[in-house]
This record gives sequence, C-alpha cells and structure tokens, in this order.
Amino acid sequence: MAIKKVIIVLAGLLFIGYSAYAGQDDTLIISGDVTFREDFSDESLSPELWDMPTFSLYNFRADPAMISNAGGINYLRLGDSESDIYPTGFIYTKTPFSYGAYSARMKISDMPGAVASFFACTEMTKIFSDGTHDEIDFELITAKPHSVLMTTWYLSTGLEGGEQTLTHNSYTWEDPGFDIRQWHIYRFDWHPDKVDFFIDGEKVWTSTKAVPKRDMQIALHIYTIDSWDEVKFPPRGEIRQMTDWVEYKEFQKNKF
Ligand SMILES: [Ca+2]
Repeated sequence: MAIKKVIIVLAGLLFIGYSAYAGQDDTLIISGDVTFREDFSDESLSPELWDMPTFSLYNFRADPAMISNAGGINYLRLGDSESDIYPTGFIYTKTPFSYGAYSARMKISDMPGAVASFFACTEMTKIFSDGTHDEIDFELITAKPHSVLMTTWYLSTGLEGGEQTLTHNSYTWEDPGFDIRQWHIYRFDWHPDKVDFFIDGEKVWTSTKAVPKRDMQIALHIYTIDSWDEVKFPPRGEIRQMTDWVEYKEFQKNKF
C-alpha cells in the first residue's frame, strides 16, 4: 500500500509539473537580483568599472577633471570656459548590459545652460563618429526644471540632437510640481518590444518605436549645446549633476 501511495504522489507531482510547463510564456520579468550597483561611496570611481572619456563634441569637452565622488555622491560638473567649448564630466560602464531595469537617483544644480543625462547606449566609443547606435535616454534640461525628456534610438546614424527620424522616438513629460533640482529616481525598463519610463516609481511614458536591440553600457553625462534653443546656451556658471546611485537588474524569462 505504501508503494501505491508513493506512485500516486509521484503521478500528482508530474501532472503539476507538466501543467506549469504548459502554462509558461516568454514574458520577461525583473529577476530581483541586482546585476550591477554603484553607490559612489569610494573616494574615486573604479577604473575597472567605469570609463572616463576625453573628446569634444557640440559645445563640450569630456574632461575627467570634472568627475568626483564626495559623501557617497558622484559629481559631474560643467565648468567655466573662456571659449564656446565647456569642460564636462562624462562616465560610462565598461560592461554592456541586456534587457532589464536601469535606474539612478539624481538631482541637478540650479543654472540654465546644460543638459544632464542618464542613459544607456551601444558602441559608446563610436557613437560620435561612424557608429549606428541604439540608445535609451533620460535628459534633464536645466533651463526647464519641471520637465524630463525621454528618448529611444534604434540603429541611429548621425549625431544626437539631429532631426527626428524613424530611428528616434522621444517625449517630454512635464509637471509643475516636479523639480529636477530635488532628488528623484529615474528608471527605464528595457524590453525586447518596448521601453517603459518611470519617475519615482510612476510610469510616465512607454516607447514602442525605435526600441534598442543590442546590449548597452550605462552612462552619466552633463553637457551643453548651442543649437538647441531650449538649453539656453551659454551656461552662466558651474552646473553639477549629482548621482547617489546607479543600478541595473536583469530581466529573466518568466518560468510560470
Ligand atoms: Ca550613494
């Protein structure tokens, strides 16, 4: 009798297992495991984890001297300049990441004339030359502190800031009660067919066009540009992008 009971139990388990298998789908979910986390608690950035480029574009010159950590906060500064080219802090991860949830807690100092950005991008070293890159952006224009610009790019040719194209989808979210000069958490969830954007946990936009397909590196950059009216070039003093932390959680296939 004991053996018969075991067989019945085994058959039951097999049936439950098969039902779970038959019901599974390809939905991607957040795994819950943090795949990458940077708290900026060290005195300087790890050169193992972060690249700090040096090149010029538009009206900025990426300059590692504009990057620092203090009190657990990363500071990217846009400094003074006697020309139309301003020194700025630009960092990006050496490692590329796949589908998942990307988030950062940030605030920006009070001064028109800059764009602070939290983004992910392919081909980081080639995007400003001959690359055809994929990218997802949060951009905070310091002259418009109550709005947030979000963009997705797929196989984009040419440089950022150009004309809207089929490879480029963007949206400006605005709320008079919101202020980029206070701490907020910016997050985008990158799926194969869409990108959901969140501010402080509230979904504010979904892009289903120009969705990236290739692994991307995480980047933070403050810059300025004279051909974008809303930016109100030139900057009238030093502007700082402050980041408390950056995090990436990988998506996994839903098992049930
Ligand atoms: Ca921190």
